[in-house]
Amino acid sequence: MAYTEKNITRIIVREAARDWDEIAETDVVVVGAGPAGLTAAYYLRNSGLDVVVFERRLSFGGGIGGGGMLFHKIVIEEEAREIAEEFEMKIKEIDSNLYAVDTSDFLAKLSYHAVESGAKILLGVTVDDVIFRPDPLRITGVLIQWSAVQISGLHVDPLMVESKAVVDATGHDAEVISVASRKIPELDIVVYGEKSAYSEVSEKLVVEKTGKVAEGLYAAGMAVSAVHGLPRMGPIFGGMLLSGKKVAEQISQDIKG
Ligand code: 48F
Repeated sequence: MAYTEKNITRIIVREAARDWDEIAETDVVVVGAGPAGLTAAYYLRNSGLDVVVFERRLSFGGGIGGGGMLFHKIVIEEEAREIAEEFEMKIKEIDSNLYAVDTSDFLAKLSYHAVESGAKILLGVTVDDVIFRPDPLRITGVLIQWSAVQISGLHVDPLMVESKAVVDATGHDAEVISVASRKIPELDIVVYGEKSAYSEVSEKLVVEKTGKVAEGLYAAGMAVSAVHGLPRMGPIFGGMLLSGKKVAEQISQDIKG
């Protein structure tokens, strides 16, 4: 095939359309390609589920790249070492409990493994609402819009994707759960907003509280802190990996039994 302009266009449009045909109905939608979302996507795929990650920005990683106040290191704790090793991260042992990782290494390895697992990661797509059904009350998918359209302020109706589970991995604002709690009061979800920092406690609680907030709707990563009013932890990232893994295990159990 000649690499003419028309063929380049056709390849892109046809291949994208083929993917979108499948994406319209998927097992799990993960919202946000930060550390929690990427980890969840990897483990969900490994359990045999189809996964689509929608990420508002045109890049991976959420808060990873910013490290700690733009210093290019983040910290993980012993509990998350096994996951970091599974992702082939170069972790430097500081003592038997804490490890340092370069932000670029953490970001690249996590993204690589999520993509390699077969998760579809679509950049530049914002989730701005959910689909619900009553009797029994449940979340059955999301509404999506090009981030560029949202930023432009144009009134364009979104598209919709149906799924068996939706993971809010949108970080500090828990955007998906917040919209569901506002628009579907019957869900009885209160989003408390995160508290000030208490790293050691919040690293544990964020994992403990990870999971289902309503039928079909789950929280992972900092979204968990926002929903449950937990303290923040700053640039220690082990809890994000552990939370992503835990939500994947719970969804896999709920869907596959
Ligand atoms: O913020 P983010 O990194 O969330 P996380 O995975 O990790 C938190 C840490 O980075 C850090 C921390 C822990 O040590 O305190 O802050 O919980 O990643 C969230 C991603 O979701 C995208 C956003 O652009 C980011 O990449 N996102 C947020 N809202 C939406 C969204 C939305 N409505 N639709 C699509 N993507």
